[in-house]
Order: sequence, then C-alpha cells, then structure tokens
Amino acid sequence: MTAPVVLLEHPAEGVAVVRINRPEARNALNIEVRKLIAKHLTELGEDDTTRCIVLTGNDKSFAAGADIKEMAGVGTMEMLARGTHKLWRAIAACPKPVIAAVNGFALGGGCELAMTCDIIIAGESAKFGQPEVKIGIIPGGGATQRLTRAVGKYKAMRYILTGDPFSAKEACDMGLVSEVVADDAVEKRAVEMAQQIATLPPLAILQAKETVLRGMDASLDTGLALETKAAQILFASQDQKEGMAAFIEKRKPKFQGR
Ligand code: CO8
Repeated sequence: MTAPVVLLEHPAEGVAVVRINRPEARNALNIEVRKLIAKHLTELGEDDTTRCIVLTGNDKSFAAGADIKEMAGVGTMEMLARGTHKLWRAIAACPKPVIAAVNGFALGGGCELAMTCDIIIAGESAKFGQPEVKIGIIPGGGATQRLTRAVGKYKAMRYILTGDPFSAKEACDMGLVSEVVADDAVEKRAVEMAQQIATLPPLAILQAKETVLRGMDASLDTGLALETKAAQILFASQDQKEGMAAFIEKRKPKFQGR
C-alpha cells in the first residue's frame, strides 16, 4: 500500500505536524493533497488538544505549486466546477496558529500555501517564487494579494511579473519569512516554536491571530477597535486571572484554556 499524500503526526503535546508527502512530484499540490490539507486543518482547528500546527514537506520541496499535469488540459468550466479556492479558504480559516516549515521549493501554489500560514520558518537553501506567468497563467491561490500585502507593491510586482525565484534570505529581508535557519534545523525549530505557542493560554492565542488577520483588511481605526475589544474580552477568561496571579506570586501559570 502506498503512503497517504498528506501525513498527520503529533511530535509533542499540543502540536500537530501536517506533512505533504508526494516526493516523486516535488510535493505538487494535486486536488487530493489540497483536500487532505484542508480536511486536516479543519479537524485540527476543532480539536481541543491541538494548540499549534506545523505544515511542512520534505527536505527537497515544501510544495512545487499546483499540479500542472492535473490542470494542463482542463477548460474553464471544469476549473469552475473544481472550486479549489474553497480549499484554500478552509486552510486560511484555521483558527489555530499554523507555522510553515519550508525546505526546498515553495513555488507557485506552494509559496501561496506558505503565505496562508501565520509564521514561515525557512531553510537557508529554500527557494520561493511565483512562476505562474511562465506557464501562461497568473497566481490563483492568493499571491497577487498576500504577497503584495506582505512585501509591498514593487517587490511583489518584481517577482509576479518575472516569475523569478527568490532565496530564503531575500524572502526574510522582504518580510515574507519569519526566520531563516540551517536546512536541517527547519522542522526542529518550527516544532520548538509550536511547543512554545502550545504552552500559552489558547484563548489569548486565538484572539491574537484573529485580531491580526482581521485588522490587516480593515482601516487602522477599525483594527484598533477590534484589538481593544479582543483584549477586553480576555478579562473574562480564567487564564487571564491565572496568568496575572502567577506573575504577581512569582510562580509558573497553569493555563486551562478557559
Ligand atoms: N506539477 C506537476 N508535477 C510537478 C510539478 C508541478 N508543479 N513540479 C514538479 N513536478 C514533477 C515533474 O514533472 C517531475 O515529474 P517526472 O519525474 O514524472 O518527470 C518531478 O516532479 C520532478 O521534477 P523535476 O525533474 O523538474 O525536478 P527538479 O528538481 O529538476 O526541478 C522544480 C524542480 C524547479 C520545482 C521544477 O519541477 C519546476 O519548475 N516545477 C514547476 C514549478 C511551477 O511552475 N509551479 C507553479 C505551478 S502553477 C500554480 O501553482 C498556480 C496555479 C493557479 C491555478 C489557478 C486556478 C484558478
């Protein structure tokens, strides 16, 4: 029996790893892979024991984009019927923090998948890019919007209009990547950060993620109002009482997620 194209692992308490597993196709995102990623992230989002998720590939490729062979001969009506944008939405809708651990290629839909995550840890040899124009299309998984919001119009245009790849260091310098580490340390670092997040009060983490994401699409004034409300709401949580009491009593807090 062949291994599933997406694997689910639990390396530490509160941490889930979702691993893309199509090495023979450089982890190209065919519909099956996308459906499984969406399914796992939806289920992990609802699972009380999962606090933080790491999304990764293998040492050669995070994901080399949408599966070109699966869409090369397809017409507009079939593309409409596939409705793959709904799968991207399911990933973006995960309420828990998702860390992309990127080694090797993060191209096209692979780069877009990483950008759907909240934090990107990349290996120093990782290669990012939006090469879609080279095959007669444009990005369809969010890059025209997410890359532009992350790095600004002029850098986004530079890479989307040429299809040129860029390095992990360039990505980090532009503000697309959160941290660059040695290639063989990527997953370890991502899991370590996920463990750190998993120990923090989950309601505060959920509110922080939601406020950052919703605020990005709002005016500064509306974003600040969202932040104020979210911060005020957390004063109804037991974890806020516990966190502040533990600080004052100079002890380690015990967060319950309530
Ligand atoms: N799709 C399908 N198969 C792929 C893909 C892909 N994206 N990438 C690699 N593969 C396959 C190759 O065809 C090859 O298969 P085979 O062994 O059967 O020939 C195998 O993986 C290994 O690939 P290479 O031999 O090319 O490996 P290299 O290490 O030499 O090169 C690269 C790796 C640089 C990643 C190279 O394979 C490459 O350039 N891949 C394509 C990258 C790309 O163009 N990605 C963008 C795709 S389009 C997209 O993501 C957005 C779609 C938006 C749709 C909009 C809908 C509304």
